[in-house]
Amino acid sequence: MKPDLFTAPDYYQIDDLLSEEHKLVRNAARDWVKKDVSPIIEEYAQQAKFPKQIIGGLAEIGAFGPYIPQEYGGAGLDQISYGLIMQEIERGDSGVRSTASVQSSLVMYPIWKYGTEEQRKKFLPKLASGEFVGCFGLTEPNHGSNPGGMETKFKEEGDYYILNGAKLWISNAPFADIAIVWAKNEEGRIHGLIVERGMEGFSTPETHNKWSLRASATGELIFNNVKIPKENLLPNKSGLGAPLGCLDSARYGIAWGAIGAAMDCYDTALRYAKERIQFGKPIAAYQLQQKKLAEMITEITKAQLLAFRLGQLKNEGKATTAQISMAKRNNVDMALNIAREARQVLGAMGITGEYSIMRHMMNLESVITYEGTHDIHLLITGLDITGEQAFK
Ligand code: TGC
Ligand code: FAD
Repeated sequence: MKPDLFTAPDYYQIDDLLSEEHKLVRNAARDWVKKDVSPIIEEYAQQAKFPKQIIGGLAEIGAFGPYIPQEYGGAGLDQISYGLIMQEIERGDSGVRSTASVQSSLVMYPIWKYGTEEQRKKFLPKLASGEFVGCFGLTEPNHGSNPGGMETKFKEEGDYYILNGAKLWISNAPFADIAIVWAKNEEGRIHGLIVERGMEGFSTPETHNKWSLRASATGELIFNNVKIPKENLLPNKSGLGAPLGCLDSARYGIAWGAIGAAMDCYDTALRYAKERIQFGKPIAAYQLQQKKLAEMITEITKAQLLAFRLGQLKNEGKATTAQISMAKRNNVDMALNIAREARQVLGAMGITGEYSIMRHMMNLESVITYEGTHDIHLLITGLDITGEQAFK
């Protein structure tokens, strides 16, 4: 892979809107990605392996629980810092950002928000430091966009719950130490349970042959009469709103993360277009290439402003689910379109692992599907503006 020469585009001087702390946090993440992710990520993606050695670095830059209070080991940062960290990590690779998103928003967040004080103290510091890695099991073989239909269930038996069922497409599953698993009780009410590796009847087979997010490990969670101690139930919220609340936080991070992937594709294409000579001139001098590049920077700038304003709303506790859906949907779609256009600017070189663009493009095919598909987010906006739900 070529050396990482990334220069971040900031066409509307959005840096001026950031605090000194935001810039410090962002620059630390940016430097770490250049040093520890860019040099190795292509090889790991080609081999479809997760680079476990980066877990310590992710913890050091505050990517595990950026907004979780420091008393639980989190970084205690605001939502814009969280977004900036996700942006920088996804600039390196969406799969690496996935690991951070899942750990922060889908594992630490529910323990922090829905767990007991004992659960917080037991799990959050270890998750923040990377000693533990977690995963989040909502999707099932028969229930993806419609998680409310889930079949995984648990029942009481003495001091334990007995858990049965299966989850599919679970990021980090093959090596996770704990899983936050959403399952229905005997009354059909959804609850979150902390399932720990080593519990009898719990297995996590890896899903192979992915063309996307190859540097992220994806797997199944299989529960065959798993005995879960009662103290592992998250008691403070139940119903589908509990997992959906976690998704709000992760989707917000993805809205920022996708900008990182888009910035990397744009920056690579711009540099290549200035250097590549055809018909006696750099291809950047031709109108068709300028159209591609000009549209890319326009779309990135719009996405940056959307994410920044959403971050302000989130800091004030005012961001709605529908606002988050709009930003996730728009920014991921924007990044995927930019990856496709940027790939063409590089001609044949664009399909190789010498450059990051094709990897970003393939990764973004997952990002546009997970955490709510492109269609589902449109339907969330549709419901919000019309008052009519068109899911069912
Ligand atoms: P609906 O009837 O709308 O809602 C059920 C209950 O939940 C409440 N609610 C929310 N609460 C908190 N936050 C939210 N965002 C909420 N959205 C809804 C709602 O008020 C209701 O409460 P109550 O008290 O009335 O019961 O539910 P629905 O069954 O009609 O479904 C709505 C829909 C389709 C939008 C929802 O199911 C959905 O978002 N589906 C998409 C599924 C999804 O996003 N799955 C993601 C799995 S995790 C993942 O992909 C991780 S990838 C990670 C990575 O690697 O980065
Ligand atoms: P389906 O729901 O079957 O959808 C298929 C198609 O139908 C889509 O185009 C969809 O938009 C469309 N569709 C569905 N319903 C409607 C409707 N009502 N109206 C119109 N169109 C509709 N899940 C987890 O729980 N944890 C994880 O860590 C996790 N990580 C993932 C990692 C990867 C790499 C991938 C690819 C997925 C991951 N997922 C995870 C699962 C992800 O959230 C689901 O794939 C996603 O929610 C969509 O579900 P599905 O794939 O079953 O598609």
